[in-house]
Amino acid sequence: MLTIERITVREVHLPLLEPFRISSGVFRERPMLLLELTERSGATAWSECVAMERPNYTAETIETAWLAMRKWLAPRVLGREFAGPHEVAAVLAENIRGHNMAKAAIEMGCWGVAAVMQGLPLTDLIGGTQSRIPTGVSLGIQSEPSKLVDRALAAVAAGYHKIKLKIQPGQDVEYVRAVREAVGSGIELMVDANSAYTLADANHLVELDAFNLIMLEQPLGDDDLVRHAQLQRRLTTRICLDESITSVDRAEDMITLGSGRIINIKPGRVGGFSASIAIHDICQRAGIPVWCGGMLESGIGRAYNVALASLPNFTLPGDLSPSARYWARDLVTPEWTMDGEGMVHVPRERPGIGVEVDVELVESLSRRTEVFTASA
Ligand code: OSB
Ligand code: MG
Repeated sequence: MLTIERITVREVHLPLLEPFRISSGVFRERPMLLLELTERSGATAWSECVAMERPNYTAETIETAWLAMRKWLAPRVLGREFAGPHEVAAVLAENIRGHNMAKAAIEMGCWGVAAVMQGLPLTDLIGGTQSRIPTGVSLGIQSEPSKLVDRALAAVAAGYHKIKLKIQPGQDVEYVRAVREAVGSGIELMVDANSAYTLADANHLVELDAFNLIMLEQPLGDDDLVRHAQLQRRLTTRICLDESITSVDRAEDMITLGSGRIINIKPGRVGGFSASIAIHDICQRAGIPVWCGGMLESGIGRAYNVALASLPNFTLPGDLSPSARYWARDLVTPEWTMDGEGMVHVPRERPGIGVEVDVELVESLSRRTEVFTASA
Protein backbone atom coordinates (compact mmCIF):
# COMPACT_ATOMS: atom_id res chain seq x y z
CA MET A 1 0.00 0.00 0.00
CA LEU A 2 1.10 3.55 -0.71
CA THR A 3 -0.64 6.57 0.80
CA ILE A 4 0.86 10.03 0.44
CA GLU A 5 -0.12 12.26 3.34
CA ARG A 6 1.86 15.39 2.61
CA ILE A 7 3.57 17.07 -0.33
CA THR A 8 5.81 20.08 0.29
CA VAL A 9 6.60 22.14 -2.82
CA ARG A 10 9.49 24.58 -2.89
CA GLU A 11 10.73 26.92 -5.61
CA VAL A 12 14.51 27.10 -5.83
CA HIS A 13 16.68 28.99 -8.35
CA LEU A 14 20.08 27.56 -9.19
CA PRO A 15 22.48 29.74 -11.20
CA LEU A 16 23.99 27.93 -14.21
CA LEU A 17 27.78 28.09 -14.44
CA GLU A 18 27.36 29.37 -17.97
CA PRO A 19 24.32 30.47 -19.99
CA PHE A 20 22.71 27.68 -22.03
CA ARG A 21 21.25 28.82 -25.35
CA ILE A 22 18.80 26.76 -27.39
CA SER A 23 16.88 27.90 -30.48
CA SER A 24 13.93 29.12 -28.41
CA GLY A 25 15.83 31.11 -25.81
CA VAL A 26 18.63 31.27 -23.29
CA PHE A 27 18.71 29.85 -19.76
CA ARG A 28 20.96 31.73 -17.29
CA GLU A 29 19.63 30.17 -14.12
CA ARG A 30 17.39 27.24 -13.43
CA PRO A 31 14.26 28.02 -11.46
CA MET A 32 12.82 24.68 -10.41
CA LEU A 33 10.17 23.15 -8.21
CA LEU A 34 11.24 20.54 -5.67
CA LEU A 35 8.75 18.21 -4.03
CA GLU A 36 9.09 16.34 -0.77
CA LEU A 37 6.51 13.58 -0.40
CA THR A 38 5.66 11.98 2.92
CA GLU A 39 3.98 8.60 3.08
CA ARG A 40 1.75 7.36 5.89
CA SER A 41 4.61 5.22 7.25
CA GLY A 42 6.78 8.31 7.59
CA ALA A 43 8.88 7.35 4.55
CA THR A 44 9.81 10.38 2.46
CA ALA A 45 11.25 11.07 -0.99
CA TRP A 46 12.22 14.14 -2.98
CA SER A 47 11.36 14.72 -6.60
CA GLU A 48 11.79 17.54 -9.11
CA CYS A 49 9.36 19.17 -11.51
CA VAL A 50 11.20 19.94 -14.75
CA ALA A 51 8.86 22.69 -15.98
CA MET A 52 10.79 25.77 -17.09
CA GLU A 53 10.25 29.41 -16.19
CA ARG A 54 8.92 30.25 -19.68
CA PRO A 55 6.79 28.16 -22.08
CA ASN A 56 9.56 27.89 -24.69
CA TYR A 57 10.13 24.13 -24.46
CA THR A 58 6.61 22.94 -23.63
CA ALA A 59 3.49 24.87 -22.70
CA GLU A 60 4.02 24.20 -19.01
CA THR A 61 5.86 26.59 -16.71
CA ILE A 62 6.70 26.45 -13.03
CA GLU A 63 3.65 28.65 -12.40
CA THR A 64 1.23 26.38 -14.24
CA ALA A 65 2.75 23.32 -12.61
CA TRP A 66 2.31 24.79 -9.14
CA LEU A 67 -1.30 25.71 -9.91
CA ALA A 68 -2.07 22.26 -11.36
CA MET A 69 -0.54 20.55 -8.35
CA ARG A 70 -2.43 22.70 -5.85
CA LYS A 71 -5.82 22.65 -7.55
CA TRP A 72 -6.10 19.24 -9.16
CA LEU A 73 -3.16 16.88 -8.80
CA ALA A 74 -2.24 16.92 -5.11
CA PRO A 75 -5.90 16.61 -4.03
CA ARG A 76 -6.26 13.62 -6.34
CA VAL A 77 -3.38 11.75 -4.71
CA LEU A 78 -3.29 12.83 -1.07
CA GLY A 79 -4.81 10.37 1.38
CA ARG A 80 -5.59 7.87 -1.38
CA GLU A 81 -4.59 4.23 -0.99
CA PHE A 82 -2.60 2.95 -3.95
CA ALA A 83 -1.48 -0.65 -4.32
CA GLY A 84 1.80 0.78 -5.59
CA PRO A 85 3.34 3.60 -7.64
CA HIS A 86 2.31 1.95 -10.90
CA GLU A 87 -1.30 2.99 -10.17
CA VAL A 88 -0.60 6.70 -9.72
CA ALA A 89 -0.28 7.84 -13.34
CA ALA A 90 -3.73 6.60 -14.37
CA VAL A 91 -5.35 8.33 -11.39
CA LEU A 92 -3.60 11.60 -12.28
CA ALA A 93 -4.62 11.26 -15.93
CA GLU A 94 -8.33 10.82 -15.41
CA ASN A 95 -10.07 13.93 -16.78
CA ILE A 96 -6.99 16.08 -16.25
CA ARG A 97 -5.44 16.84 -19.64
CA GLY A 98 -1.84 17.89 -20.06
CA HIS A 99 0.27 19.19 -17.18
CA ASN A 100 2.62 16.25 -17.71
CA MET A 101 5.54 17.77 -15.84
CA ALA A 102 3.41 18.54 -12.81
CA LYS A 103 1.96 15.02 -12.92
CA ALA A 104 5.41 13.50 -13.37
CA ALA A 105 6.85 15.26 -10.32
CA ILE A 106 4.20 13.67 -8.12
CA GLU A 107 4.18 10.31 -9.88
CA MET A 108 7.96 9.93 -9.79
CA GLY A 109 8.04 10.99 -6.16
CA CYS A 110 5.68 8.07 -5.49
CA TRP A 111 8.17 5.70 -7.14
CA GLY A 112 10.89 7.23 -4.96
CA VAL A 113 8.82 6.72 -1.80
CA ALA A 114 7.98 3.14 -2.79
CA ALA A 115 11.66 2.37 -3.28
CA VAL A 116 12.40 3.66 0.23
CA MET A 117 9.55 1.62 1.71
CA GLN A 118 10.69 -1.55 -0.02
CA GLY A 119 14.33 -0.95 0.90
CA LEU A 120 15.36 -1.00 -2.77
CA PRO A 121 17.41 1.31 -4.95
CA LEU A 122 15.09 2.93 -7.50
CA THR A 123 16.80 1.10 -10.37
CA ASP A 124 15.83 -2.26 -8.85
CA LEU A 125 12.23 -1.21 -8.28
CA ILE A 126 11.76 -0.49 -12.01
CA GLY A 127 13.78 -3.44 -13.32
CA GLY A 128 16.97 -1.64 -14.30
CA THR A 129 19.69 -3.86 -15.73
CA GLN A 130 22.59 -1.49 -16.39
CA SER A 131 24.94 -0.39 -13.63
CA ARG A 132 26.78 2.31 -15.61
CA ILE A 133 25.34 4.64 -18.29
CA PRO A 134 27.44 6.31 -20.98
CA THR A 135 27.29 10.06 -20.50
CA GLY A 136 26.64 12.68 -23.16
CA VAL A 137 26.87 16.45 -23.06
CA SER A 138 24.56 19.02 -24.63
CA LEU A 139 26.37 22.16 -25.83
CA GLY A 140 24.40 25.38 -26.20
CA ILE A 141 24.44 27.62 -29.27
CA GLN A 142 27.59 29.78 -29.39
CA SER A 143 28.23 33.11 -31.07
CA GLU A 144 30.79 31.64 -33.48
CA PRO A 145 31.94 28.20 -34.64
CA SER A 146 35.35 28.48 -32.96
CA LYS A 147 33.73 28.84 -29.53
CA LEU A 148 31.67 25.72 -30.14
CA VAL A 149 34.78 23.88 -31.33
CA ASP A 150 36.57 24.80 -28.07
CA ARG A 151 33.73 23.38 -26.01
CA ALA A 152 33.46 20.26 -28.14
CA LEU A 153 37.19 19.56 -27.82
CA ALA A 154 36.95 20.03 -24.05
CA ALA A 155 34.02 17.59 -23.99
CA VAL A 156 36.03 15.00 -25.92
CA ALA A 157 38.93 15.44 -23.50
CA ALA A 158 36.56 15.03 -20.55
CA GLY A 159 35.50 11.64 -21.93
CA TYR A 160 31.88 12.23 -22.93
CA HIS A 161 30.46 9.50 -25.16
CA LYS A 162 28.20 11.73 -27.19
CA ILE A 163 28.33 15.42 -28.02
CA LYS A 164 25.06 17.16 -28.82
CA LEU A 165 25.18 20.54 -30.52
CA LYS A 166 22.22 22.87 -30.30
CA ILE A 167 21.44 24.38 -33.70
CA GLN A 168 19.11 26.92 -35.27
CA PRO A 169 18.80 28.48 -38.74
CA GLY A 170 21.97 30.49 -39.39
CA GLN A 171 23.95 28.56 -36.81
CA ASP A 172 23.93 25.02 -38.10
CA VAL A 173 25.83 23.52 -41.06
CA GLU A 174 29.00 25.57 -40.71
CA TYR A 175 29.09 25.04 -36.93
CA VAL A 176 28.63 21.30 -37.33
CA ARG A 177 31.28 21.12 -40.06
CA ALA A 178 33.77 22.98 -37.87
CA VAL A 179 33.14 20.64 -34.93
CA ARG A 180 33.27 17.47 -37.04
CA GLU A 181 36.60 18.57 -38.56
CA ALA A 182 38.02 19.37 -35.13
CA VAL A 183 36.94 16.22 -33.27
CA GLY A 184 37.48 13.76 -36.12
CA SER A 185 35.32 10.96 -37.41
CA GLY A 186 35.42 8.70 -34.33
CA ILE A 187 33.31 10.87 -32.01
CA GLU A 188 29.54 10.44 -31.70
CA LEU A 189 28.03 13.78 -32.69
CA MET A 190 24.39 14.82 -32.92
CA VAL A 191 22.38 18.01 -33.23
CA ASP A 192 19.20 19.29 -31.57
CA ALA A 193 17.07 22.02 -33.20
CA ASN A 194 14.27 22.30 -30.61
CA SER A 195 11.71 22.81 -33.41
CA ALA A 196 13.52 25.68 -35.13
CA TYR A 197 12.94 24.52 -38.74
CA THR A 198 10.08 23.94 -41.16
CA LEU A 199 9.72 21.49 -44.00
CA ALA A 200 10.76 24.32 -46.33
CA ASP A 201 14.26 23.91 -44.82
CA ALA A 202 14.49 20.27 -45.95
CA ASN A 203 17.10 20.89 -48.67
CA HIS A 204 19.24 22.72 -46.17
CA LEU A 205 18.87 20.03 -43.50
CA VAL A 206 19.95 17.39 -46.04
CA GLU A 207 23.40 19.03 -45.93
CA LEU A 208 23.74 17.67 -42.37
CA ASP A 209 23.84 14.14 -43.84
CA ALA A 210 27.47 14.82 -44.75
CA PHE A 211 28.64 14.81 -41.11
CA ASN A 212 27.77 11.26 -40.02
CA LEU A 213 25.58 12.47 -37.14
CA ILE A 214 24.09 9.81 -34.93
CA MET A 215 20.81 11.73 -35.04
CA LEU A 216 18.99 15.01 -35.68
CA GLU A 217 16.76 15.81 -32.72
CA GLN A 218 13.38 17.54 -33.09
CA PRO A 219 13.93 19.62 -36.22
CA LEU A 220 10.24 20.50 -36.77
CA GLY A 221 7.19 21.53 -34.75
CA ASP A 222 6.58 20.05 -31.35
CA ASP A 223 3.22 18.58 -32.39
CA ASP A 224 4.07 17.72 -35.97
CA LEU A 225 4.50 14.03 -36.67
CA VAL A 226 3.39 14.14 -40.31
CA ARG A 227 6.02 16.58 -41.55
CA HIS A 228 8.70 14.83 -39.51
CA ALA A 229 7.80 11.68 -41.45
CA GLN A 230 8.12 13.57 -44.73
CA LEU A 231 11.49 15.00 -43.66
CA GLN A 232 12.77 11.62 -42.46
CA ARG A 233 12.16 10.19 -45.94
CA ARG A 234 14.53 12.83 -47.37
CA LEU A 235 17.35 12.31 -44.85
CA THR A 236 19.79 9.50 -44.24
CA THR A 237 20.44 10.91 -40.74
CA ARG A 238 18.01 9.43 -38.24
CA ILE A 239 15.48 11.82 -36.71
CA CYS A 240 15.09 11.60 -32.93
CA LEU A 241 11.95 13.08 -31.41
CA ASP A 242 11.93 14.92 -28.09
CA GLU A 243 9.16 17.55 -27.76
CA SER A 244 6.79 15.54 -30.00
CA ILE A 245 6.69 12.49 -27.73
CA THR A 246 4.31 13.41 -24.94
CA SER A 247 2.66 10.03 -24.37
CA VAL A 248 2.75 6.34 -25.13
CA ASP A 249 0.33 6.91 -28.03
CA ARG A 250 2.56 9.54 -29.59
CA ALA A 251 5.47 7.11 -29.48
CA GLU A 252 3.35 4.51 -31.27
CA ASP A 253 2.28 7.16 -33.80
CA MET A 254 5.91 8.04 -34.49
CA ILE A 255 6.70 4.40 -35.19
CA THR A 256 3.61 3.91 -37.39
CA LEU A 257 4.19 7.09 -39.40
CA GLY A 258 7.98 6.82 -39.60
CA SER A 259 8.36 10.30 -38.09
CA GLY A 260 11.59 9.33 -36.38
CA ARG A 261 13.84 6.37 -35.63
CA ILE A 262 15.01 7.20 -32.09
CA ILE A 263 13.24 8.62 -29.02
CA ASN A 264 14.65 10.89 -26.36
CA ILE A 265 12.67 9.92 -23.26
CA LYS A 266 12.35 12.61 -20.62
CA PRO A 267 10.12 11.35 -17.85
CA GLY A 268 8.79 14.82 -17.05
CA ARG A 269 7.60 15.37 -20.61
CA VAL A 270 5.58 12.13 -20.74
CA GLY A 271 4.00 12.35 -17.26
CA GLY A 272 6.37 10.18 -15.25
CA PHE A 273 7.89 6.74 -14.91
CA SER A 274 4.90 4.60 -15.90
CA ALA A 275 4.64 6.26 -19.31
CA SER A 276 8.45 6.31 -19.69
CA ILE A 277 8.68 2.58 -19.00
CA ALA A 278 5.81 1.84 -21.39
CA ILE A 279 7.47 3.90 -24.16
CA HIS A 280 10.76 2.13 -23.45
CA ASP A 281 9.04 -1.26 -23.79
CA ILE A 282 7.21 -0.37 -27.03
CA CYS A 283 10.42 0.95 -28.56
CA GLN A 284 12.35 -2.13 -27.48
CA ARG A 285 9.83 -4.37 -29.29
CA ALA A 286 9.92 -2.13 -32.37
CA GLY A 287 13.72 -1.95 -32.56
CA ILE A 288 13.75 1.78 -31.77
CA PRO A 289 16.68 2.83 -29.54
CA VAL A 290 15.95 5.27 -26.73
CA TRP A 291 18.08 7.49 -24.55
CA CYS A 292 17.40 9.68 -21.55
CA GLY A 293 17.33 13.41 -22.21
CA GLY A 294 17.91 16.15 -19.67
CA MET A 295 16.18 19.33 -18.59
CA LEU A 296 19.03 20.99 -16.72
CA GLU A 297 17.93 19.08 -13.62
CA SER A 298 19.41 19.41 -10.19
CA GLY A 299 20.85 16.26 -8.66
CA ILE A 300 17.35 15.29 -7.52
CA GLY A 301 15.78 15.07 -10.98
CA ARG A 302 19.01 13.55 -12.30
CA ALA A 303 18.63 10.65 -9.85
CA TYR A 304 15.34 9.67 -11.49
CA ASN A 305 16.83 10.06 -14.98
CA VAL A 306 19.78 7.83 -14.10
CA ALA A 307 17.50 5.15 -12.64
CA LEU A 308 15.28 5.26 -15.72
CA ALA A 309 18.28 5.06 -18.05
CA SER A 310 19.33 1.80 -16.39
CA LEU A 311 16.53 -0.01 -18.28
CA PRO A 312 17.90 -2.28 -21.02
CA ASN A 313 16.75 -0.41 -24.16
CA PHE A 314 18.48 2.83 -23.14
CA THR A 315 21.23 1.95 -25.58
CA LEU A 316 22.47 5.44 -26.52
CA PRO A 317 24.33 7.84 -24.20
CA GLY A 318 22.04 10.05 -22.10
CA ASP A 319 22.15 13.80 -21.44
CA LEU A 320 23.21 12.87 -17.91
CA SER A 321 26.20 15.13 -17.39
CA PRO A 322 27.89 15.46 -13.99
CA SER A 323 26.69 18.06 -11.47
CA ALA A 324 29.81 20.18 -12.05
CA ARG A 325 28.85 20.69 -15.71
CA TYR A 326 25.88 22.79 -14.55
CA TRP A 327 26.29 24.03 -10.98
CA ALA A 328 28.87 25.44 -8.57
CA ARG A 329 27.18 23.27 -5.97
CA ASP A 330 24.45 20.69 -6.49
CA LEU A 331 21.61 20.03 -4.06
CA VAL A 332 22.65 16.44 -3.34
CA THR A 333 25.48 14.40 -1.85
CA PRO A 334 27.29 12.77 -3.34
CA GLU A 335 27.17 15.02 -6.41
CA TRP A 336 26.75 13.29 -9.77
CA THR A 337 30.06 12.47 -11.40
CA MET A 338 31.43 10.70 -14.44
CA ASP A 339 34.13 8.05 -14.14
CA GLY A 340 37.36 7.90 -16.17
CA GLU A 341 35.50 6.06 -18.92
CA GLY A 342 32.77 8.67 -19.27
CA MET A 343 30.15 6.67 -17.38
CA VAL A 344 27.70 7.71 -14.69
CA HIS A 345 27.20 5.04 -12.04
CA VAL A 346 23.69 3.92 -11.12
CA PRO A 347 23.63 4.18 -7.33
CA ARG A 348 22.74 1.04 -5.40
CA GLU A 349 24.27 1.88 -2.03
CA ARG A 350 21.01 2.87 -0.33
CA PRO A 351 17.27 2.53 -0.81
CA GLY A 352 15.45 5.22 -2.80
CA ILE A 353 16.90 7.71 -5.28
CA GLY A 354 20.48 7.03 -4.22
CA VAL A 355 21.58 10.52 -3.19
CA GLU A 356 20.97 12.57 -0.04
CA VAL A 357 19.30 15.94 -0.44
CA ASP A 358 21.10 18.82 1.26
CA VAL A 359 17.96 20.06 3.01
CA GLU A 360 19.65 23.04 4.62
CA LEU A 361 20.88 24.22 1.26
CA VAL A 362 17.47 23.70 -0.33
CA GLU A 363 15.79 25.63 2.47
CA SER A 364 18.26 28.47 2.25
CA LEU A 365 17.56 28.73 -1.50
CA SER A 366 13.77 28.39 -1.28
CA ARG A 367 11.84 31.43 -2.51
CA ARG A 368 8.41 30.07 -1.66
CA THR A 369 7.09 26.94 -0.03
CA GLU A 370 3.62 25.41 0.12
CA VAL A 371 2.47 22.31 1.97
CA PHE A 372 -0.36 20.23 0.56
CA THR A 373 -2.09 17.80 2.93
CA ALA A 374 -5.07 15.50 2.60
CA SER A 375 -7.16 17.51 5.01
CA ALA A 376 -6.30 20.93 3.59
O1 OSB B 1 15.96 19.78 -25.94
O2 OSB B 1 17.02 18.39 -24.77
C1 OSB B 1 16.57 19.52 -24.92
C2 OSB B 1 17.67 21.72 -21.99
C3 OSB B 1 16.55 22.49 -21.83
C4 OSB B 1 15.47 22.32 -22.67
C5 OSB B 1 15.53 21.38 -23.69
C6 OSB B 1 16.65 20.58 -23.85
C7 OSB B 1 17.75 20.78 -23.01
C8 OSB B 1 19.00 20.07 -23.13
C9 OSB B 1 19.83 19.96 -21.87
O3 OSB B 1 19.44 19.65 -24.17
C10 OSB B 1 20.35 18.62 -21.60
C11 OSB B 1 20.91 18.53 -20.20
O4 OSB B 1 20.12 18.60 -19.22
O5 OSB B 1 22.12 18.40 -20.09
MG1 MG C 1 15.88 18.12 -27.20
